[in-house]
Amino acid sequence: MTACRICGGDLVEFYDFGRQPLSDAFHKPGQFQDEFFFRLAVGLCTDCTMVQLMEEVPRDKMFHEDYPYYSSGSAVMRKHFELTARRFIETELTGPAPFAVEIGSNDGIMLKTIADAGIKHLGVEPSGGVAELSRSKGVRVLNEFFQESTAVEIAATDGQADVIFSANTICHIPYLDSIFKGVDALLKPNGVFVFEDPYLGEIVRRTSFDQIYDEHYYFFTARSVQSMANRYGFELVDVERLPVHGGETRYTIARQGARTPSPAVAEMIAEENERGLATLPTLEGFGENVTKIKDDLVALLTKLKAEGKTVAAYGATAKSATVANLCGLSTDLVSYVCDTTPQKQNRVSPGTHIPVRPAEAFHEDTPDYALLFAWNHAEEIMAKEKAFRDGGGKWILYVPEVHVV
Ligand code: JHZ
Ligand code: SAH
Ligand code: ZN
Repeated sequence: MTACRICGGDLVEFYDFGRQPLSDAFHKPGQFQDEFFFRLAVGLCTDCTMVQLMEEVPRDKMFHEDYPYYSSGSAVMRKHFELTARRFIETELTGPAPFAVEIGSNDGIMLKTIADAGIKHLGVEPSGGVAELSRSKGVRVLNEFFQESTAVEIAATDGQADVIFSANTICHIPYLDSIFKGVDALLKPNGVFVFEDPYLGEIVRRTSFDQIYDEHYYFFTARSVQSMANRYGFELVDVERLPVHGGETRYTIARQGARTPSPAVAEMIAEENERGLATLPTLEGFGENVTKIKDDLVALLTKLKAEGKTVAAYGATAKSATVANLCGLSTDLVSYVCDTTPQKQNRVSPGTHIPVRPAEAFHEDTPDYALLFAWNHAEEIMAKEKAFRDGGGKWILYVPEVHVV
């Protein structure tokens, strides 16, 4: 029996996605002899209810100099983080010497607004390429992994922070004990630790199983986050649902007793308990839905191929590694995947080796059907690619079920 990474309780596996590659490892064509694979499976802790991966991938294999995810690739996300920064400036960074720290600041998408406002800040970002780009935007960044020792160093040099923010990063870090101890060292007595990540409640509701891949180690609920925070002398004082990335929750954590919890916290936990969210029957039901989507998607793509239709994919997302490898999609069924990220282009998709081509390929070599791997950006992409549908093209989506629009 595997032990829970948070509380040591029993971890019960509920879905096995099989052998999977690193979701953000785009190899050069023909250069994937030493491609890394691991067993992607998820389990539930029957004690603290934290849902987590059964196997951990070493962090340096995922986050390094050539990490190819650039947060600023979506206009909707740029707006989202600009508004996030403005809200912090108005509500938390109002004292005489405000200081904001971001864990996983990537290309500076959030901190740029704080830097432009002349507020003291520091991004902690281990991936060299994205960190360097954020520096060119005037963002101050430490090119390291955040952990207890990093936090102690920052507190000694820069003092404690009013806000420690983190988006789409805390769920990537298996060693949360070290993170919470670090936050304890770095946060001012009345400061807040705010993080946002994909919400298990939404993943289950929409069967958005492709949120499960190497980088996403934890799948949070208000209940599991509250229980985790309590272990380290903190308290969950607010929760807010966010529409981005297919449905996330923003958790606000403060030192125990420092702030009055919002009623939203108890409401969300009550709702989770009522629907039996983090229970084996619910999660096994989710697993059955995943298998159905897999079968339906393979059947649809096989049928389209038999009819002589062309299919390409849109967005070489990390998420799509799970879908493509689970369904065994190769160039046989999907001829290419287009993506705006130069670091992914002219390379091949992880595990399935589908060529990644620039966005222009979609206009020059337009398929009959486009499999929308970046379904979380559907509105933004479908607006941008309006001509595709006007010209008779069809989108294939697989969340919450396989359908064509
Ligand atoms: P997107 C990554 O996941 C990895 P991914 C990570 N683990 C995570 O949690 C989230 O980000 C935050 C391209 N694109 O945002 C750009 C277009 O080509 O769904 C990206 O490669 N045209 C940290 O990779 C990809 O699609 C467009 O118009 O699943 C989108 O990736 C747009 C909007 C995007 O995250
Ligand atoms: N906050 C951005 C970036 C998310 S990508 C957004 O929401 O779009 C996740 C980032 O976390 C990557 O840039 C990765 O390099 C970084 N990361 C991974 N482990 C980390 C750690 N232990 N400390 C700080 N950053 C980390
Ligand atoms: Zn546990």
